[in-house]
Amino acid sequence: MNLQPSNSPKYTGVRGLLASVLLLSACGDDASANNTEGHFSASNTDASSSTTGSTGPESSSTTDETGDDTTASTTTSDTSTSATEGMTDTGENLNCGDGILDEGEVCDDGNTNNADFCSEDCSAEQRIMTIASPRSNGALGGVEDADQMCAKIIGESEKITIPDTAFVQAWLSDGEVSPATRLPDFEGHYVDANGVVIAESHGDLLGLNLSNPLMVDENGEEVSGSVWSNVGAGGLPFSTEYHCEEWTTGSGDEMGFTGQIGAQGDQWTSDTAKDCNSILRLLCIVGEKK
Ligand SMILES: [Ca+2]
Ligand SMILES: [Ca+2]
Repeated sequence: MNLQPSNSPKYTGVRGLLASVLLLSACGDDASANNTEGHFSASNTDASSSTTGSTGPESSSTTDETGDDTTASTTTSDTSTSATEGMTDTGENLNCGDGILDEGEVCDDGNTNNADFCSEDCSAEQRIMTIASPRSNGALGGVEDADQMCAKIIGESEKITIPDTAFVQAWLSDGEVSPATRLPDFEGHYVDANGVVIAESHGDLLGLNLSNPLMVDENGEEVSGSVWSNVGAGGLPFSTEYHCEEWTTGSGDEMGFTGQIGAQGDQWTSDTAKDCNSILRLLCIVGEKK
């Protein structure tokens, strides 16, 4: 019984083993079963033993010169190839998380965590969008003071570290100023404090198309209720009227537009107007300045 005569000369050594390992890991349980019963393991084992067997005894007089040279050069080229590219056949980036920006990486923040400003596979920069857990009535002191409120709340979180180079903005509109006018354009993802992707892109966020509902606060804890917002499609003001007098009043005689935490569709940011004496949360974004 000869299972692998045609490919055995080339299918040897590091490349052969690597390919087998990748093949096995890619194929999962079924492959292991086959392996045990002989298909993969037969060719692999036979291949490696035929290498040592045939090149050893048969060419013993020339092995020291040609055999070793061949083996050495094959091994070297395989190693240098994988080190240069840093990618496995399955596309996993082996160099992600080493803190060095390698070819093919958009960013590398020295880890493979997703709850920060560089994605776990180093393929995209990110901003963190979070619900701020302390709550306030509509007297936020204006949009920019709401930014400060966001920064203070997130600054006290152990979950999110705000870099020196970061900005913090409230997802909030006073009828004139809004994310559309002041949130810088960005190529990357928006993730929550747990690293769950909330919006795949800046365009998706402004288009209010969330890939997952935003439900956690700056500590990564799930919360519910409503948030001050008045932001609508395009990141534009949802209304020119309901913003608690540019977020300066907590009076029950005024109203501000709110979003509903965890809601599907547009309601996460534009759900209903509430009295300004309501005690609600904020939505906040942390991003790195460019
Ligand atoms: Ca790297
Ligand atoms: Ca990261």
